[in-house]
Amino acid sequence: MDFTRLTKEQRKSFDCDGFLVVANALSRQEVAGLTEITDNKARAFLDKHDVPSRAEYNQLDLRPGLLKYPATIDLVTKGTTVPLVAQLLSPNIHLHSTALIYKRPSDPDLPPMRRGWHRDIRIPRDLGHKNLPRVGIKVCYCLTDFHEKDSGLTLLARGSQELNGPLIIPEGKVDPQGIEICDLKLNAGDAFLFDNRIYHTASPNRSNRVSKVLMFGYAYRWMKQEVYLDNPDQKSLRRYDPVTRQLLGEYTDIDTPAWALQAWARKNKVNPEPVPWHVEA
Ligand SMILES: O=C(O)CCC(=O)C(=O)O
Repeated sequence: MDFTRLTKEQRKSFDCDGFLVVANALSRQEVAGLTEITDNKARAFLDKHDVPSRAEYNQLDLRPGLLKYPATIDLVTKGTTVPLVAQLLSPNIHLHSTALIYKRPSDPDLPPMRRGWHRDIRIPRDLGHKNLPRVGIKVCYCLTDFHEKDSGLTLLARGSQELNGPLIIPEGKVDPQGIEICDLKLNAGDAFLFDNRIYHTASPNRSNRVSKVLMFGYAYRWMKQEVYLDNPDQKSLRRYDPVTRQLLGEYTDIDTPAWALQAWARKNKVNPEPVPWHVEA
């Protein structure tokens, strides 16, 4: 995997905001190639008859079947983004989820739709909201421009990864108050990364074009991969390089060290300090 160093400013901004934009993560050719694949996967959705008055009918969140193509396998180790994830989490990660998010245009005059503000991976259901750890990062690749507000990009509540409780949404409203809601303005080919703890939600696409985003989520290897993630079987994995194999779940035993990404991190001098079990005092 090609190396990109996470700068101090990027780390600080990810720690503060809970998300980070990577401009030009994909080339135009990569966007075109991926869009051809994802349009095919979304064909039935794209061909449905228009229901602009029902924003919820216009959203596709398709998860399985996204790792069947050389271009999406290349994305698993994308050098502009995944090295940042490995430095923000650690080398001990794997691919945790994939999702294709398409939103067809909805009537721009519709009243605001009820949102689905949430934190990822459902950890608060077991641990509550207090002092949650960062255990996963989603990388979201824009396949269309997002130049106007309300054009279908995931909304992010800036800094909410640090919140020690649920979001407070005033009665009759759809968004929380007292916290900045970010509707990022991005180009096709840009990516944004977000922390599993940040509150985020889908929102309607009030533009006149379909919005398209491909999301690849990474998490520590002790987190079970999503069941629909169609990793290649062990035999098919052999054709890939060691880092791709690790990220696609080659080491099934969590006690096996993350050999491939640890070697990559050592080579690029970003291996984290070992954490001892005990020290002499
Ligand atoms: O559809 C969207 O924009 C939001 C996706 C989302 O909430 C998620 O991936 O957890």
